Amino acid sequence: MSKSRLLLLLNDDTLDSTLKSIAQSVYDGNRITDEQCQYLFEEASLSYVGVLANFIREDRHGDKTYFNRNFHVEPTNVCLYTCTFCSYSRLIKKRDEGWEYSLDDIMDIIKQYDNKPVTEVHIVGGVLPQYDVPFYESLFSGIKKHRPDLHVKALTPVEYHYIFKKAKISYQEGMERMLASGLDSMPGGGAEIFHPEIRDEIAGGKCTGEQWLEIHGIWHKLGKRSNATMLYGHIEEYKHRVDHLSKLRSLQDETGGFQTFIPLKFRNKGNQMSHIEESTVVEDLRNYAISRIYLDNFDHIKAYWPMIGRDTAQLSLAFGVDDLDGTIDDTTKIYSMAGAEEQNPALSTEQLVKTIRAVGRHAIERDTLYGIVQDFKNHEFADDKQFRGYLSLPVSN
Ligand code: V47
Ligand code: SF4
Repeated sequence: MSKSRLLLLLNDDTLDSTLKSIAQSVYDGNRITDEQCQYLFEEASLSYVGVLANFIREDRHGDKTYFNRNFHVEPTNVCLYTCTFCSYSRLIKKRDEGWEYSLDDIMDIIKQYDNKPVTEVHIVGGVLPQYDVPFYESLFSGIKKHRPDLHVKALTPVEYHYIFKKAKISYQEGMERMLASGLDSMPGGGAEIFHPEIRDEIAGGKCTGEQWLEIHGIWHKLGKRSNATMLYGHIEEYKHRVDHLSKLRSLQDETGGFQTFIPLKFRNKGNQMSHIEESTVVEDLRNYAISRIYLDNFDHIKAYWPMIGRDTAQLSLAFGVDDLDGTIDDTTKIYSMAGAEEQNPALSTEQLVKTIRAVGRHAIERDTLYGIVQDFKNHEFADDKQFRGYLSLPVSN
């Protein structure tokens, strides 16, 4: 089906020649160039990029749509950096309004999940001096001692750059110490927009784009995996998105260590960029699709549903996305503070599976490294006949 749609495009005499040659490259399994990527952002319609992205998505994954049962821990929501898009940064001035967890506090949170079938803990938050190398070494080794099967996905180059500099150790030594203490993988945060024209404006003072890429590269060369993000839809231009994607694709060519790319839509509540209008759903879907088309060496494109809402997340599955994040018990505050669609983002596994099925996809629970935990293809829920599938809403009479 996705192939016949692409063939229809290739035979469309009204299509402009550049778009036709991009479609031909995708059909032939060839990489598109940075210039072609820029052209897609500037000129391509949603339906056009959707056909190309869905062809790639179905070629690689068929109808499979992955999700992971994880939970978030945010050690603090106070941060000494002042990223203009972040609702955490303003709290440094009124520190007493935020939280600053101790090691014991965090272990208590981890223990609340002892009898729950979660496979991953995602740890990320603000940057403060007390959260240093010894703190995180104790935290990671404490989690591993308590629950060795729990995958620790923690911190970004923003924290690593800060704590290694403070400890006067190199990135290499620092990442080796994190690995030895129990870190399993790195999430994709802190990437924002790499280009200094934008990064200096919105995230000045924290690690540069080059440093972000260097730390991920070191981590990959230690044989470990990580994710990548891009914060889009604020003051950046398309050329900055292309530059960002291009740098990720180049590092991935070198290391192969990235698992997933996660575009993050800028949300404008409670931060210094509230005057900037948010991107439209059409632009969000175009951005997913173009990312899928351009990042030919990334296996997965993930949508973070609490941020974009469940409806857009469902739509994204036809625009290159094969993975939905934000499952059973999502405790992150960073998005609800920034005006995310879902203020209380909790979805049971059953609801998530039904959300995926409702758009004709096949739900698979995965672990962090994309090992299959449970395939829901033929799984029957007790109330399957009573519900029409869409978000478990009862069929109305
Ligand atoms: O780096 C902060 C973003 C990121 C806002 O790797 C905002 O699996 C939008 O990276 N509007 C952290 N975004 C979260 C993150 C992440 C999320 C889910 C999964 C994974 C993964 C990684 O959140 C920050 C920043 O880019 N962010 N403020 C805002 N107002
Ligand atoms: Fe701090 Fe991260 Fe927020 Fe920037 S985005 S202010 S580094 S928590």
